[in-house]
Amino acid sequence: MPLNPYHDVKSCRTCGGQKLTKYLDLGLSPLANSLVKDKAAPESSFPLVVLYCEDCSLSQLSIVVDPAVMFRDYCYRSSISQTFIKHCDELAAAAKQACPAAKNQLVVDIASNDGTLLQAFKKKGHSVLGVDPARNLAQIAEAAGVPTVAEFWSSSLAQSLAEKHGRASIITATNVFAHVDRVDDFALGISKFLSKDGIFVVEFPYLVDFIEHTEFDTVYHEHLSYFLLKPLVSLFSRFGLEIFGVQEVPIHGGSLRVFIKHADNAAIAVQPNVKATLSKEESGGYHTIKPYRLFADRAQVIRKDLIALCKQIKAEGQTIIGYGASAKGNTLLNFCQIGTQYIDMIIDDTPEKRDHLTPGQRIPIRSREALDKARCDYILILPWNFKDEIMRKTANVGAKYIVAIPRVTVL
Ligand code: DWN
Ligand code: ZN
Repeated sequence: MPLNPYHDVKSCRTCGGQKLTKYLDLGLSPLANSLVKDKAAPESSFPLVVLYCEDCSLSQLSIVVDPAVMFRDYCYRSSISQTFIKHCDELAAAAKQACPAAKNQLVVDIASNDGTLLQAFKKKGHSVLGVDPARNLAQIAEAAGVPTVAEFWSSSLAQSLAEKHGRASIITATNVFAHVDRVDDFALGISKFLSKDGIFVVEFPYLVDFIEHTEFDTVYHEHLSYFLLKPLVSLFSRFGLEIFGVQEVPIHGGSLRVFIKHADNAAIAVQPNVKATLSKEESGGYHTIKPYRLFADRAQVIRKDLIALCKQIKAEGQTIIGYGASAKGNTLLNFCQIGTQYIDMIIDDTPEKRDHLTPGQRIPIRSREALDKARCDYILILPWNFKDEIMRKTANVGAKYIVAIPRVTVL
């Protein structure tokens, strides 16, 4: 890792404003997906602070860590969750319905990971192309029949892909836009690569859910922005693109799916839900700092309650095992300083994560078999967004469950 792999944010990423107010400070934290192989390995930590832009209401991290450090070799696999695979099938159907002109033409997925979403489009007869900076994931996707360019999305990449493959009818980007620093260049790339009658579908964790459900653990260095719809309207319009529909979807604790077209494509009408969503954000108070401050107070309550619960369980001589060595789990555990004094191990079904230690707390990550062999009174479900799926697959253990978000609860 370079000596100083980050820079401070001095102005707002979407509007350039300089009135940035801090509302959440989670202290110093290691990179959430930098799993540790060797116990003795040194580790760097970086500030984890969220700022609110007084001009456009964008929430954003106070620093930007070099993306090459985080994403060139990536341990998160989209295909591990059946819930996400189902979500991808539904997304592909919704995109096709919104863009009948696409027929079976080219679909490009930005940050295509191991190709999970593109498999859904492939099943529907489309030719597909993935773009993802993680070289290890690009190889896995290729082996599964999804051609993948192992690069970061940029306007120059878009230009060269357009020359090589022609323009895409559908471009998708799920869970990547929040990771992007140069959002203008990202949008310029879309305008260059999207066919005249094509659509761009972008999906990201929605700030309204983030605040309402106190999803503070989704703050980590990969997530640079926490979006409302509002800042996106002017961002995309600067590049001749127009938002024509939105849909709230439950994935990852509540995400916003936004449909975008070229502004001069009159064949697709703008739906009333765009205006309605913008009004809802305004009437919900999200253009003022107040809900953000209350959210930060609730995060402190969760920390206090979770520590107290873990202490009580241990005092009773009972055991806790975590499930899902997720990025959000690492934020939670590091913020609460919950480590092996409370949690014996974390189970994860991702082959890349097994037999590593979590960053910061250095809790061993083990495969599912280890859970079946161990004594386990409580399972702490770290990816609460997949609570139902994890409860289903661990029902045989007979343990009680703990989830920390939206509040500490025993199930
Ligand atoms: O944006 C991002 C989101 C979408 O994914 C990334 N920046 C990083 C990542 O965040 P995360 O790690 O918090 O995501 P998940 O999907 O909540 O993590 C789930 C974890 O749990 C994974 O490590 C896989 C694991 N898991 C499992 O082992 N068995 C999950 C399920 C559902 C299972 O059955
Ligand atoms: Zn702004």
